[in-house]
Amino acid sequence: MIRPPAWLALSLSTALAATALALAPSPAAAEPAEGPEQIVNGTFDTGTAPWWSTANTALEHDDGRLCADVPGGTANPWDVIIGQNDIALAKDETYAFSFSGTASPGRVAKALIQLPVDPWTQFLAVNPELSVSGNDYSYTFTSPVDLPNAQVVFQVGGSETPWRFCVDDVSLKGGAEPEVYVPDTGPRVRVNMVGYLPGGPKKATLVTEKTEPVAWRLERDGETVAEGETTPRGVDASSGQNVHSIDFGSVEAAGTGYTLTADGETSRPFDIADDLYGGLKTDALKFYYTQRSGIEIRDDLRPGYGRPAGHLGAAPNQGDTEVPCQQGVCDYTLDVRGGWYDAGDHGKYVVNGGISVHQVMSVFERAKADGTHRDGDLDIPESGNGVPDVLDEARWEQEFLLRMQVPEGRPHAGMVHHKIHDAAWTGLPLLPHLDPQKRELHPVSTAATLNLAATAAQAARLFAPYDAEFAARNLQAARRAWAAAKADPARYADPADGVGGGAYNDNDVTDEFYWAAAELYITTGEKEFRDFVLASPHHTADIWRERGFDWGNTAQLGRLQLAAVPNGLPDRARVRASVLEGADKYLAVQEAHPYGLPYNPPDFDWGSNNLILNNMVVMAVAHDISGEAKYRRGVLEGMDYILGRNALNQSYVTGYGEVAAKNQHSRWYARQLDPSLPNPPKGTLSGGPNSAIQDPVAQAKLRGCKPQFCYIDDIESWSTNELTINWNAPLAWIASFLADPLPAGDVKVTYTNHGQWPEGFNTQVTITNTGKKAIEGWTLRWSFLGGQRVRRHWNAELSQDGAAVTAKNERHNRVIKPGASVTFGFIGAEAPGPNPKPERFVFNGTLAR
Ligand code: 9MR
Repeated sequence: MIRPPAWLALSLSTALAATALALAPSPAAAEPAEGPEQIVNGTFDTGTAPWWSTANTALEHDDGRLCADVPGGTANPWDVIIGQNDIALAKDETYAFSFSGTASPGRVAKALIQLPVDPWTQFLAVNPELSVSGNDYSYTFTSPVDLPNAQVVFQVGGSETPWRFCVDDVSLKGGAEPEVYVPDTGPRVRVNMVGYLPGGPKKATLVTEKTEPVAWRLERDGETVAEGETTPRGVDASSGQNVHSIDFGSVEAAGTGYTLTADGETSRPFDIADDLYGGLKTDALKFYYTQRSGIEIRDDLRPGYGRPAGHLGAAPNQGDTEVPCQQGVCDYTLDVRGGWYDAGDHGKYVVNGGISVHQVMSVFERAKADGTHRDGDLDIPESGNGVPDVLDEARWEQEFLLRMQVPEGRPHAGMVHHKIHDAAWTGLPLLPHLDPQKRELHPVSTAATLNLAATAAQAARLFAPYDAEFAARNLQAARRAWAAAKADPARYADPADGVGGGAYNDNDVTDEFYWAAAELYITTGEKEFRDFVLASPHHTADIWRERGFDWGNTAQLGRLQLAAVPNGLPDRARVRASVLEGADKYLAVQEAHPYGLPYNPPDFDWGSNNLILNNMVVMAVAHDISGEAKYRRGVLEGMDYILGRNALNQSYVTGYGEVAAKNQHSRWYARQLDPSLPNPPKGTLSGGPNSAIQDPVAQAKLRGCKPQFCYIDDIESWSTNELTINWNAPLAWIASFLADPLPAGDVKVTYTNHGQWPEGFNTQVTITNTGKKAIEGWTLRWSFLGGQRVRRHWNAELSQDGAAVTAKNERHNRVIKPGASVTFGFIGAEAPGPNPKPERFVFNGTLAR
């Protein structure tokens, strides 16, 4: 801001002397302040965090200042507060406190430095007279106490009429240097502590002051297996470290207990092994059962994690079987039981539930032909019901999303409530069934409505072979949601509606429209949705932002689905090519990054690990489309970062890697606070480094952190170390991708739909041996889009499981000589929706010796 001339500052300080409270030490004229700065982000250069406010106002970041519209009609100054917590004060130290502020119209406010709890003892209390044009204010005081967590607050309540308050350059100088927290980062050689695949890339990072190449050595059982020289990479902006990279990709021998030594430091041990991701695939998906609301978690299925059902209408719970709206929002109640708790809180949010259940369903959808997700593989209550467990798990959430839709005959019928959660934030620890807070439905939003449209359209085709009634119910809900969103396309969630639960606000839902239209088009093939997709700006724009996609950026979901799931879009080839372009972009970022990160913004976002994994999803889809090895290698290298090749030298997944996150923010896996409770289950991803460090623990320990260091494995660090349903989803997606066998090469498959009539279709499949050896016995697997069934078949044994079909040779066509082909065929029964040619074929052949 522009500073007023010196004479003004002087007369101002005289005026202020009169208004300062008697107990406050005397204000001083602007004098050079000494000592370290105790306020975090008092200049509001990039935002308002970690400042907070009472619920009746919202913090705005306005022209590099913090501003707030103060409501009228409050009685006391403390009825409206803006403040910052966890300011350390040292006894007998003298501090300089200063800020600049405006009020329009002019008002007298209160600025306090005080105890953060009853009796709110004030160490400094002043009454600045704020004007429209604005002034600078400065004071000094001597702290009478040692206190690690004093508060700086502006009390701006007590006005009959509303006004606007703005503040800038808040500074408290003096006292001790803020505590410097130094994380234990172990050896300076950073590796994927879980391991490397024999045929995959193998890279490591060395932290060193050296600028010339140094020697490295790969060892196992005391023997040197490989040697080489590091590549100096200079100072890495994401960590502030001078680093070298190490490439030992030439080593392919499987084994345990490898170590890498360079510059006198030896890495933590790791494996080179084939099946590194099978366990993670299962654990990352098992995570969802223990996040379930509205059902008892069985201890026999999750030893150590059993707990009573949460929010099923039993006291002290006040939900979720008959939930009213927030005051004035609606006059009905809804039964919105079930679903997954969003994260470490007990809230259930449709926008975030939407991307989560979509990605969990996509784990299944991408590998439908592979048969790698089965009934019984996740140990859930539904195991054994004939439906793959991953779909049963997804259904638990999808049923909840359906319940959030406004019933016919009510205002906004067809729209979907944005969220349901506690009326006020609860503390930690608190098991779900012990939550006594009132639960409330929040207003409907277009974003939530489109999340339901998208996921219900996807569920309609995935559940068709298992439960036609559920599939039809989803399709109908998706159509209703789509129509309602079209009719009310800009009903946004209120950014200030963040008490007791997250706001999940988003003022641009054109991307949600695109994603929903894409899912509806894939499922129905209908012109309305095709035309919408083709006309959407998101269909052709470069949507591959470096910061990745998430619940608020969903155009990428639409594009990936249109590329990966068979459909009849006229520009499908371009859509598929665009995914490769996106993946190439992430590969380039990764290559330039000495820690192999496909994400390198100057500041890391909330949930950065999720964004990194989603960039890897783009690479993985590119691999599925093109078969090009570079994309799969990029995904593997990205996992290295998640599992230990990072500045903190730790894995971000519970139970994976020698040093791994384990205290993720959660109200019920709160072992750090109550030893009788468990840590989060194995396979739980932590949100990871977040430059904005919004929570008090991170602020106390990490201020000034370089991006990769903006993380702490503390349960109270909700802005860097939470667990969420949307973050575990890409982890499960990527782990499944890496665990699945690669579709076999050396054959060409031609799949032709020869005839299609109202009830059926006629298909012929030809397998050509493009390899050099004879095939002696084979199976070929593919899957239908929806509920299609094989009826009669010839020249191969055909069996069907859900949408997946397996063709097995007959005796007479067991052998396929090099260059030769076999052809078989079948008559299928039609199902609602399109019947596109499958694109993923899994061939298994026995090769002649
Ligand atoms: O993941 C969300 C992040 O993108 C937002 O910036 C942040 C603030 O609105 O909220 C995060 O989501 C939290 C949600 O609001 C409440 N449940 C826990 C979520 C993860 O921290």
